[in-house]
Amino acid sequence: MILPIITYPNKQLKTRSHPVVNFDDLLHRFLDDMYETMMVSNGIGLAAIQVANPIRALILCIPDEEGEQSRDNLLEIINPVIHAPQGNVLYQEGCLSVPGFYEDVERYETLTLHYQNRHGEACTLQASELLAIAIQHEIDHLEGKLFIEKLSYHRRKKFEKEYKKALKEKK
Ligand code: Y12
Ligand code: CO
Repeated sequence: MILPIITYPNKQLKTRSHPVVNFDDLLHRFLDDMYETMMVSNGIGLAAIQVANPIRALILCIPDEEGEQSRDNLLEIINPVIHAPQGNVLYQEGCLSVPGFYEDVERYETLTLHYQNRHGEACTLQASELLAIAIQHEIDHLEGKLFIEKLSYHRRKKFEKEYKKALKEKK
């Protein structure tokens, strides 16, 4: 089932999501719906709160060298915790909840992630490049933060002006 994606400035996006405790069929069906929703929206990452469910769950499907997104590369990440972040990198980010806007954001370059999979099993991964950046972007959603909050004062002002204009034109 395709779920509606909440977009900025909807206040629900500011919610701090709560830990997942039940790794049951309901969660599995929800993760499947998140995947379908992300793929039809041309996304590479989606956090549960973006589809109005305030749980600490996110999915990522990073394209391969050919730009293909394969379900084999799907990561379902529950209750994540970042360890040992290192380095800094600038990357132009976009977000399905802030359509049409892309901006450079600074993130850690590499990190270790501890999380649980859909069965509640403890997992660890080492992340670099786009995966590391997307993990940080999605974990920010779990804290109720959007990438636009990391922009400088002037860039944020410019964003608000452009975004408001785009919203008016859409009506
Ligand atoms: C780097 C890049 C992305 C992330 C987080 C995940 N973000 C996304 O998956 C954003 C996808 C996105 C897709 C859009 O749709 C199309 O391009 C067709 C889109 O739509 C418009 O801009 C109109 C916006 C965002 C973290 C780090
Ligand atoms: Co996002």
